Amino acid sequence: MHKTTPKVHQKLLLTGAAGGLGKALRERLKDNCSVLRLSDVQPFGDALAGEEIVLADLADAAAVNRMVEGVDAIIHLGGVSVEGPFGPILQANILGIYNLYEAARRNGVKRVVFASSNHVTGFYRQSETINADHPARPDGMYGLSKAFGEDLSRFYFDRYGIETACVRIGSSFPEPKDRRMLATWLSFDDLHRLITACLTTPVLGHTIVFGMSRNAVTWWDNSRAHHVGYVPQDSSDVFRDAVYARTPAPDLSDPAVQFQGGGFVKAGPFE
Ligand code: NAI
Ligand code: 15L
Repeated sequence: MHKTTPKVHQKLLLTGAAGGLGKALRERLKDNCSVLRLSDVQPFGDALAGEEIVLADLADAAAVNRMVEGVDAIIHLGGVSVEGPFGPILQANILGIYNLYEAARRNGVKRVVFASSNHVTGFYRQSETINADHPARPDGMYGLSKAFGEDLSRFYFDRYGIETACVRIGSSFPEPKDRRMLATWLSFDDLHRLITACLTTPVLGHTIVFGMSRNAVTWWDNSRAHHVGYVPQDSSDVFRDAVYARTPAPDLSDPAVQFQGGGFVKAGPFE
């Protein structure tokens, strides 16, 4: 039976719209609202039917305020998405998320879905299963910036009642690229299902949820987030044989194989 997407918001804002996940969600999110406002720092063409485009650098408070004006909820994907030098991470991810929540507070936006990352907990071992109550163990400046975003959003919930789902996305790509991603993979359709659940669950509060498909091998336990109502329907398991065939056996002494964050745990230093 086809289940339709509940349309509980009139106008949604999607930041990071020019990026990999932004492109994957653009069409899918039109089912969730009447008007989809798309934003990025870089131009990405013209608005289509049912869309608005507002370009903004997340580090620019005034531009971020204009971007947020008039929307009912936000899906925040924009920012630096990999490990790298601290300067751009500071501007886009740390100053950027502060600007976003200040704009949300001023404009009365009450729900945000924040693209956090598995790199908030990248220094847990691949032999461990963790849940949302485990302390953060970021694996670099990028993971630290996402941990800051999680803490900042908790403050804006406690102080101002803005509900947030911090979605610790694993690896969201068309297919898992390597053996690690067999555990961390999140299909685009499951990402959309998860965002839809975060937008529509009656009481979200401040919630941390791991963004993963229904993979047999997993390091993450989403039992603290049953109230979100996310039911993944895809699985990396169908790619397992092909991934094993094209990748070498893991070197168990390699930190990228020992820790959940994979290669991020040994990236840098950059400055
Ligand atoms: P991406 O790098 O393809 O897209 C990020 C977008 O943010 C880009 O279009 C970029 O122009 C924009 N951006 C960067 N700096 C900005 C600034 N200062 N102001 C405004 N926009 C800015 O990344 P992707 O893969 O689409 O990921 C989207 C989000 O999900 C990111 O926040 C990333 O950290 C998070 N995420 C993604 C995962 C994945 O597997 N794709 C895994 C974990 C987290
Ligand atoms: C992330 O946070 C990145 O945004 C993405 O590009 C992948 O590298 C992913 O984590 C991952 O851990 O596979």
